[in-house]
Amino acid sequence: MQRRNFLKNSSAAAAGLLSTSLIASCKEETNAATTEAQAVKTIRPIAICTWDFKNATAKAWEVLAAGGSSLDAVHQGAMIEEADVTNQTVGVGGRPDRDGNVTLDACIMDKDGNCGAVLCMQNIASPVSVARKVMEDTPHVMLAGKGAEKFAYEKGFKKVKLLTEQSKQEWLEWKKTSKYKPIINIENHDTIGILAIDKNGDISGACTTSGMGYKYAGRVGDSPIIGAGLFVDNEIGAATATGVGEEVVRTVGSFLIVELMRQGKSPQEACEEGVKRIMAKNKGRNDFQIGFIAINKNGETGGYCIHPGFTYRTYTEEGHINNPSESFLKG
Ligand code: SD4
Repeated sequence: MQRRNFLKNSSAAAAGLLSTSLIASCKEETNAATTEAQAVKTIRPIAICTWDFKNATAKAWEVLAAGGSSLDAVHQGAMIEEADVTNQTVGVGGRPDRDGNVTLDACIMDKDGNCGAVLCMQNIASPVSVARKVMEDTPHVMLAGKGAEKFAYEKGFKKVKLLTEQSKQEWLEWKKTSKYKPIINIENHDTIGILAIDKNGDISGACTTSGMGYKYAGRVGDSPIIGAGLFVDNEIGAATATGVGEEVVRTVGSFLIVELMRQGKSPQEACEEGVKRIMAKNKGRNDFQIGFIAINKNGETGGYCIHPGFTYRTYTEEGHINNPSESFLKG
């Protein structure tokens, strides 16, 4: 996977260029409420995502630069990864559960605090799109399992085979060699959490995953849980997570990070505090990975993880950059 080469590639990736028309169509303004000495640079539009999903942020940027909403930007960006069969942690091509079934989780949240989610849904290629339908077309926030799938068909989504030959073969190998415990390491996490601010300064987020590879049937992690895998507060900012969802749920990680920003922490400081809370709860256990990213209302960003290896991509008028995240444990 490309992201594993991020240390080698990040400086080259930083050189990504934007077309002049895109540059011309975005704005950077100074917060009028501040004095010159304290001027806060407001960066918008902006899209950021977990890992090195450059196609996803590029799509989100395309939407934002054309004047589209942050909601459309995160939705369309997330869909790119869901459709990528080489990403074995999201959408089509995702790793199955221990019984060989691919089950997908996703959520989406907008500037008004509206949100929708699907949990443990099979046979549908774009769970984030179904989550958006849950948000917009139902009085509910979450639909799970067969109910989510039935709803998707009612909304016109097609039945799709999610298990690719590669994911199937790897699962069969895992069954031969592994004990009951699912694989939990830093190599098999590629969930996309994506956050954006549009030209109006409105924030939205989305998160989509096939979850932990070889999980128990029916297991759901943090990714579709509002507050855990994703949280947006249009007054403050947004955060999203990747990694072992059980640990993120225990601290309601993304909500925590947004609340820390509300209390005055920068996105970077808030992500660091979020990881430290998880580490404190685990009392020395560190055989798992978590990565948080966050953005505040000014378009400042941050990212932090437990093990070295996590990166996050940002797309602004200044460039398209894969940022190596600082980590709690040093490599
Ligand atoms: C989960 N957080 O289901 C997800 C897994 C993940 O990259 O992030 N994978 O727990």
